[in-house]
Amino acid sequence: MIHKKQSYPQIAKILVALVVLSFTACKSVNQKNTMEVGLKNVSEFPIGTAININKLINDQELMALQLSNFNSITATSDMKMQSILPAENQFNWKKADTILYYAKKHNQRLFGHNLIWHSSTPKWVEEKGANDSAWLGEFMKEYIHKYVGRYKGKVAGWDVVNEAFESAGGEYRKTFWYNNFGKDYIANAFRYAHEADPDAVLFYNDFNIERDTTKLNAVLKMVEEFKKEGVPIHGIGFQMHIRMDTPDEVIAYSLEKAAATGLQIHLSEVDIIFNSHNDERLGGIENFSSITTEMKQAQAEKYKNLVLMYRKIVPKKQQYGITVWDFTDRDSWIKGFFNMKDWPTIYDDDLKPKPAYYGFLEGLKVKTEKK
Ligand code: 9MR
Repeated sequence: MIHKKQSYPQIAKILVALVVLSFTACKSVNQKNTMEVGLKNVSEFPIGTAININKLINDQELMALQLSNFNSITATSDMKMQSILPAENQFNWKKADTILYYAKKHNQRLFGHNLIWHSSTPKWVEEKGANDSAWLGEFMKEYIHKYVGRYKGKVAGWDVVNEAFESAGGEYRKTFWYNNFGKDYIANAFRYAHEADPDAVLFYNDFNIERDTTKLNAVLKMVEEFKKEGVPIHGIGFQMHIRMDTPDEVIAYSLEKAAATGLQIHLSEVDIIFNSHNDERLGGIENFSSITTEMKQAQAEKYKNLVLMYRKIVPKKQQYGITVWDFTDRDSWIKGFFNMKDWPTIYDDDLKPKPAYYGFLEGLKVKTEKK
């Protein structure tokens, strides 16, 4: 993870002070005083979770929690290219249709994740496209037209391109797509998605932009270019996979800068970990192998502060929502991906609400000045 030392403008510090002031009135997170009412019921903006649809519909306890807390849903992986088109001409809509059915039935917003992501480009596309950029360009256009067109008016918004910048710093990621088209593939993906569904809210989504200012600036530069050129981009997704030591003032500064674009801001994949890693698969650094009461309480405060910063800093009309990436420690991707223990979410391994849950809830409930 990248933590750059730099001085943040005074305004960010003032802003953080304001946020802090606004919740000094309320005591530290106290679950005994907080009724479990369901996050969505106390929120002014959608509260989402990413989830595996088969796991969800086959687990009554999980489903009950999902239904009581969330009014927006994202597929963790079932709507990625690898799942939708695993082999040439073999579209597999089943899971996307199932999640759409679930979302409609329970009156939840369906958010599409994602259209173009280097990490989920099927092998057959890479092989066929390797020596045939003309085919690849056409393929991308047809794929997006067909996919977004199929769910026109049903999927509310899309992560059109995911993680097009290097993990750290401001360079475009040298992906298969970039190597074929340079950065133009990004703008094209947005154009195609907009052609297929002019009402869908279109996002660029990435990680580390809440803490790595060089990376954030590169993304914002791209956004400005898009706006000048009339490329239809409507939102910025902060994945927000953060750590306990990611400074709140840096997060506040980043949200403020991104919100200044006037675009929708989505906290799209929130989780908060104690351990660290190098951003790579199996790259976990396990400093903590068990969790104490104090750690749980500190995580609750971190969740509360994050929600409050979003509410205070992002103007209401730009609040697309907060989405957590899986909502139980049992199901979180962190342990498997980084090969380390951790406790990233708001429910524990036994599906019991953690202090983090009550922190999130309080963050939603505390009165703030309207923006
Ligand atoms: O949580 C997802 C995990 O189950 C998948 O195996 C993985 C690969 O498709 O993707 C994970 O989700 C990622 C998301 O799509 C993009 N940002 C990072 C997420 C965590 O790796």
